[in-house]
Amino acid sequence: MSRVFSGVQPTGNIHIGNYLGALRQFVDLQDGSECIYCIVDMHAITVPQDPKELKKHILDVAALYMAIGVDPKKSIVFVQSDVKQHAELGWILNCNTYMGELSRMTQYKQKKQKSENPSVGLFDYPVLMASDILLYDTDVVPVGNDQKQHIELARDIAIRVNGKYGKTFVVPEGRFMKSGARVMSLDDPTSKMSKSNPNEKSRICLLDEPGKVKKAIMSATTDSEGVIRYSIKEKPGISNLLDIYSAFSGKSVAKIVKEYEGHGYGDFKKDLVEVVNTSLDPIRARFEEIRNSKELVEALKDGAEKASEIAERTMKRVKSNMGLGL
Ligand code: ATP
Ligand code: LTN
Repeated sequence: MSRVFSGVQPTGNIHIGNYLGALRQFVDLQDGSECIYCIVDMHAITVPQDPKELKKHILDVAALYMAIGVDPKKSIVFVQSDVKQHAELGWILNCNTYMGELSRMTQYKQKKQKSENPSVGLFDYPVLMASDILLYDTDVVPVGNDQKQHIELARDIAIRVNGKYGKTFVVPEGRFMKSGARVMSLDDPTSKMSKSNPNEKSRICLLDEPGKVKKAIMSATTDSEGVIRYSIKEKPGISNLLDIYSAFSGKSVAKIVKEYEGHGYGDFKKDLVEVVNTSLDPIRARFEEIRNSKELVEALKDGAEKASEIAERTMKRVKSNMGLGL
């Protein structure tokens, strides 16, 4: 059975980009693979966080995982900082990663610009991510397209260590969705939808009220042509909305374009509001139930225990192959 690992940062409200690009796959993969899903709080602190908010967001993400259908009876769900081997392996991988490799990471280059005084952790972020993945002998990593370069680095590190010290790590593969792999911002469809965009209307969060979803979609940037057709280059706004429509409804973009022949953007957007809200309604309802239950914390504790066992087995192998410890 193949092993699946993925993580989401508890840094804000989960949006439909996170859901369509990554989280939705988590649920599909549960039957037929051994899945491990993590809330990566140590990645979150690569940029400043308010401790109270961070704690709240950790439980929010955990509850959302379960609200969308991740089942802690089938999958291991845990908080990264509860398993100390992530940081331990991170150090060892640091010593097998080059400054040049990390300097080329586009996410770092972008995030560095937003930060007045970037931390070493922000620079080192991809190595901790490689550690998350390699610690569990992961075969498959379901993530959004924006993580391709980080997955490639994790593979390079695994191959390098295996070459130097003998077979130590499984070389992982990324798994990217065909539709929804890159959901764009509603206000600027040339940049990706992001948790950290200060404009609230740039995104639709899974827990937004139906009215807010409506406002965000109705005010989404489009163009003045007035024809619903797909062209990312010429019509990035409408194309993004078509992708979102397709991902939530399961209909192909071609079919949707055909259905809206002769219709204006207003009609199309109104229907899209319906499509999105119908999909989000059950998630919102389940979230409320789970977020306030005591089973949530129990499931995370149990998950951390199971994850630690697997992680410790890997650490023994790594240390032994590298000549570390007694
Ligand atoms: P930020 O934008 O603040 O860096 P984020 O929205 O990228 O945060 P993460 O926790 O870093 O959130 O990402 C969680 C998962 O969602 C990752 O697998 C990532 O690839 C995916 N993802 C993030 N944004 C998008 C997007 N706009 N479209 C598709 N997938 C996305
Ligand atoms: N960098 C990822 C979050 C992340 C992750 C991981 C994803 C941290 N560790 C391990 C998959 C596997 C992001 O989504 N921005």
